[in-house]
Amino acid sequence: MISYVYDSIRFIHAADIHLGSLPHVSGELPEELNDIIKQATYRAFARICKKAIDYNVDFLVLSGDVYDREARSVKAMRFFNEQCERLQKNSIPVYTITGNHDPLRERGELLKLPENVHVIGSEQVDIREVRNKEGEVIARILGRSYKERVLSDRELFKHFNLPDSGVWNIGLLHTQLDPNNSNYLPCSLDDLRAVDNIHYWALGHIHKCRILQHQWPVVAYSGIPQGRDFGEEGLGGCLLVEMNPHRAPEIKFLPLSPVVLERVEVKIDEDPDRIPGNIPELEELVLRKAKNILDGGPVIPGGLKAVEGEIGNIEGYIIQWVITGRGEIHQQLEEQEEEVRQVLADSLRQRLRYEKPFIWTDSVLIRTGNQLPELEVLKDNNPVFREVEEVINLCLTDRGMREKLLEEIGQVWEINPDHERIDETRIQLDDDMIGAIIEQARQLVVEKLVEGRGPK
Ligand SMILES: [Mn+2]
Repeated sequence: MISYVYDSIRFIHAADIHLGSLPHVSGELPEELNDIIKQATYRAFARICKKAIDYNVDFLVLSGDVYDREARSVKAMRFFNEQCERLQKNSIPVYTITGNHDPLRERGELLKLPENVHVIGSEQVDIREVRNKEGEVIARILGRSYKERVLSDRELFKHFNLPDSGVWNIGLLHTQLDPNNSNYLPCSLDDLRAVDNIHYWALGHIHKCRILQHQWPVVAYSGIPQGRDFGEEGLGGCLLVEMNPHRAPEIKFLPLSPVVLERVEVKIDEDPDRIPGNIPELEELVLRKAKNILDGGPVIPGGLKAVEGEIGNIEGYIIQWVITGRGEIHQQLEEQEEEVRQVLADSLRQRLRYEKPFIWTDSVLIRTGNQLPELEVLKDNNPVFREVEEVINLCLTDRGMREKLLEEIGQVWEINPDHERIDETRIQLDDDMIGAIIEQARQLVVEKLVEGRGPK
């Protein structure tokens, strides 16, 4: 006879560690920074294990892609095992499924896993029981690992069936959460909500932290602990979850990334009285932004709160500065764009690399524009500008117009919601990008019209 304990439990949900992969950085990195970058994914995982011990959790769940490649590196495996042994010494079990990046191999592992690590099978939905020291079941973990690089079972979620809810039930899924995506476990948020007796869906695969449902059943992506490019920018971490039968679930974000990648906009006309007129002034403006980053720290994702005192483990930032706004300096920046970008990047690297945390300038992009008369004034004086405004608004809001526009936009662009199968030779077109293109078109048309009017 199994006795269930339906008391409060505490666990950590993490996913997509991608052990051994490297953040992509431009420029010749000094050796000491290079070492930090190389170690970043390892250190992020070591931090997960340290947090598990510090917060005395009942168990740790990992929702797939612990490793970056099917051919797992021995170094990464050894590191994973060593860290899990630390957890074993503290009586913390680890439950993991494999994802599309590290599907379960049929042949044996090169290294033996510590006994506290439980890899959930790939043949069907498996159920594992978590017991306390008294041998009572405190939770059940359900999941299914990837056997190949794809898992297409549209009905898989239906196999997460349980006889009762007398104990906490946690479902592990590595999914795109898109019913039409047949590669990465097609299902919808509503599908998961409808499954009886699951209390927490611990999801992996999407690399951004997102809580899709805060109440039972909780549906959450913990995100990637250490981002590797600007598509995975911002602070990464894991989720500390506390479930109590008498209260709403408590979910807190634990920051982990040793290195934070960020794209930062620097608007030259942010303060109209201090628009930079030369490169040193522009550099000063970027340095002020850098100081704000060092003083303010990164933004916590998912609208969550970080646990107090948890910020401050960041060793450095990799930043792409995007210079925008309008001013007279635009003309010169445009004429010598390549050199300006190079000179600014070199100088910023030298000036910010010794900060604590360090700031390494990945690159500088110039997206400035000519100074223009106020659009409102233009519209008042000339109906052509009013018409431009109308067309632009139509492009932004009208579906048919937008589709027509997309047909015209050319073959270098691609709309592909499957981020694993992106065509590297094409530019990805999402809603933000379409909006930005339309906005730039507006600027260009207005600019050309103004210039075409000749001297006033
Ligand atoms: Mn992943």
